[in-house]
Amino acid sequence: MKNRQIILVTRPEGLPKAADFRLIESEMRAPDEGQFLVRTEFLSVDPYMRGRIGDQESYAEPVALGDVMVGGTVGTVLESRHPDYHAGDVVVGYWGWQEYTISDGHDIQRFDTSLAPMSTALGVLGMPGMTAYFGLLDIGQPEPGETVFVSGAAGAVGSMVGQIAKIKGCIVAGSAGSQAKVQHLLTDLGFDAAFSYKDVTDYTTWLREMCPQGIDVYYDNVGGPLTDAVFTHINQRARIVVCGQIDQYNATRPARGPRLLWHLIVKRARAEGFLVFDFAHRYREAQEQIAQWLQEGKVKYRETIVDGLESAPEAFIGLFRGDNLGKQLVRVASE
Ligand code: NAP
Ligand code: FER
Repeated sequence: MKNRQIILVTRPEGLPKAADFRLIESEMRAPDEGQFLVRTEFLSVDPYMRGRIGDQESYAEPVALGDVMVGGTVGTVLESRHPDYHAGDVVVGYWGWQEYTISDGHDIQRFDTSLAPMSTALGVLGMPGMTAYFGLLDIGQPEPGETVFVSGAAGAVGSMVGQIAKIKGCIVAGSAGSQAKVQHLLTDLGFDAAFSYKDVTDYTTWLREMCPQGIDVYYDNVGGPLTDAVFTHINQRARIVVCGQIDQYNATRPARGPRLLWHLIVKRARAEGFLVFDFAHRYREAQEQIAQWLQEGKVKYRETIVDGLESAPEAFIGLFRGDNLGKQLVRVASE
C-alpha cells in the first residue's frame, strides 16, 4: 500500500508558496501487534504553521526540511491489532499532511461522533474552539454588558469568540476582511456591529462608531495597525487578549513597536498573551460546554473545505489571503 505525504522542501521567505512543499509517495507497512492503521479524513491548516516552517525560536522544533508537514488530523481506524481500537473508530491526532498513519494509541484520542461531525474535532470542538473559550473567558474575563471587540472575527477562533461573548451577555463587535464576512457576522452569528478592515482606512473612526461605549475586552487575532487603533479606544481596566498576530507572520523584518503602551497606563489596562496548550488539562470542560451550546443551537460554525491532500499547501497559503470563512479544512479521503 502507498502513502501520499506532503513534505517541506524550503523555508519560505515572506508569504509561503506552493513550491515550498512537495507531494511524495512512500510505502505503507501493515500495523504490528499493539498498533492500528488510520486513514486521514480531514487535515487542518492553521496560522501557527507559519511559525513551524520558519527558523525563529518557538516552543517546538521547526519542521525539518524533508519531513512530513505537521498539523492536526482526524481519521478512521481501518485495521487494528490494538486491544482498545477497532476498525471504524474515529480518532483525532497530530500526524500531519499524509493519507495514513500507524499509531500505538499514545498520541491519539478517540472522537465521539455523537457530539458533532468528525470535522469539528479540528474546529469548534478542537484547538481553535479551545483557544476561543479559554482566551476569552480566562484571559479576557468579560462581564455582562461589557463591549468585546474581536479582530479576525470571521475565522475559526474569532467566530467562536464573538458567539461566546454574546452568550455571556456582552455587546460584540468585530472586524473581518470582506463585506460578505461582515454580513455573516451580523446576520448569522449575532454580532452587534462589524466592519471590513480591507474596505476602510480610518480604523479609529470605525471603532468609535462600532463601539460607542468603548472597548472593555479586545480579543486580538491580528495585530498591526488595527491593534494600534484599538489601543486608542479602550476603556478603564480593559483587557487585551493577545491570541494571534497574523498581520506579522509573513513579515520579513521585525515590526517596530508596540508603541502605544501609553494607553495601557492611562486606562490601567492589561494585555496578556497566552497559548491554548496551557489549558490542556481543562479541554474536556470546554468541549462539553461547546458541544452543549451546539446542541442547543446557541453557537454555529462554518467550515471551508477543499478536497485532496495535494490542496493542503494552497489551503494553508489561503489563510493569509482570507480565503476561508470559519475553519479551513482539507478533506483527504475521497469517499
Ligand atoms: P482563521 O481566523 O480561521 O484564519 C486566518 C484569518 O486571518 C483569515 O481568514 C483572514 O481573514 C485573516 N487574516 C489573514 N491575514 C491578515 C492580516 N494581515 N490582517 C488581518 N487579518 C488577516 O485562523 P484561526 O485558526 O482562527 O486563528 C486566528 C488567530 O488566532 C491567528 O492569529 C492564530 O495564530 C491565533 N491562534 C492562537 C492560538 C494561541 O494558542 N494563542 C491558538 C490558535 C490560533 P480576513 O478575511 O478577515 O482577513
Ligand atoms: C498560534 C500562534 C502561535 C498558535 C500557537 C503559537 C496553537 C505558538 C507559537 C510558538 O510558541 O512559537 O496560532 O496556535
